Amino acid sequence: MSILHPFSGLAQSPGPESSRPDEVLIAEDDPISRRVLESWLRKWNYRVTALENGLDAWSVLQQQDAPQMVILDWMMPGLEGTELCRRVRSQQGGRYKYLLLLTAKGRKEDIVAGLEAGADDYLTKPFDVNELRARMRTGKRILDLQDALLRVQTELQFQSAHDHLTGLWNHGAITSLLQRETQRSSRMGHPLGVMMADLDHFKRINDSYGHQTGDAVLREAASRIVASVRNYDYVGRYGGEEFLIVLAECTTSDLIATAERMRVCLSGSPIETEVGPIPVTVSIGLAARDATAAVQLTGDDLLRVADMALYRAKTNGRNRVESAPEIQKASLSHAATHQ
Ligand code: GH3
Ligand code: MG
Ligand code: MG
Ligand code: MG
Repeated sequence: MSILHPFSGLAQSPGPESSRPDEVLIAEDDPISRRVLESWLRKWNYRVTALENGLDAWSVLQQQDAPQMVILDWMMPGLEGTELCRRVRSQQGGRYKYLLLLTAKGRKEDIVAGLEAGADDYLTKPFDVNELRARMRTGKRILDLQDALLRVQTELQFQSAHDHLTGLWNHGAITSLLQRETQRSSRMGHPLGVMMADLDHFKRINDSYGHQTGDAVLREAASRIVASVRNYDYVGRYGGEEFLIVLAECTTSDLIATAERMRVCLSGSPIETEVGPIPVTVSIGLAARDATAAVQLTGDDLLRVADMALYRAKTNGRNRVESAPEIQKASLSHAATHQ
């Protein structure tokens, strides 16, 4: 995982754990076949674990880092190869296993039964070495393909929840996180803080230096916002140059102190860009949720209160932190009459 801030999300996407297609598990009760298989596979640079019964193989296959290439004898004491195939296929999660069934049974119906039990392929005994090698290559291709698909899936999942310019949570994700944290706050009786932070006169930066420089300023502003909160707070890009920050278990006084730290962190030194240093300031609106009060604010109430507070910070001169206690009170009494 290469995420710097797993919750705040300033980062590249996490890759899936690396696969290990060069590791092979052999389950074969016949010592001679086992040794022959083992020596060929080692010769082809596979790392081999060779076991003599199905039960031992099953206990290895249940481990998280189990080999993904598996060669299973059909007839074994304890647990047969086909039953092992069924168990592996009914496992939830984990990486795909390529299962190659070894069988002395060469009849068509046996082979169909083996494949139906979940084997990817089979080899009849005595096996041909070139055929074994070709089957192993096929297995590796399947595992590599599976790996590539997983990587794409992980990347798509990351992209669907993150803003591509800043790496922060995107609008949809941060809004869901706010709803989730609001529910958690009610359940646990913990306070919750929300900030709406908007860069001041950002349009002027675009107008003076161009959109690309504006983008660079936005990226650095996002980093500074992330740097000024705890790494388990959630930072999202709510809109163009507007950020929504959700801070679990944050009291009102913590919220004010953090917002002030964020304001200073953004305006403390100009942002270095290719066209030179550009000073920025931010206005921040706050909303706090007291989960022990009789009437409680919803996620939407918190958004509305933080937005009104931000509006106040703008009209009061920008580069400042504001809350809107009377809006918060009005929201509470509205909530009370609708309970
Ligand atoms: P205020 O202090 O009232 O917030 O003024 P402002 O100029 O920051 O606000 P306004 O809403 O007038 O302008 C926001 C600007 O942000 C306009 C828009 O082009 C710019 N913007 C929004 N998204 C992006 C982006 O992804 N990249 C760049 N470079 N600019 C963006
Ligand atoms: Mg056997
Ligand atoms: Mg703005
Ligand atoms: Mg704005």
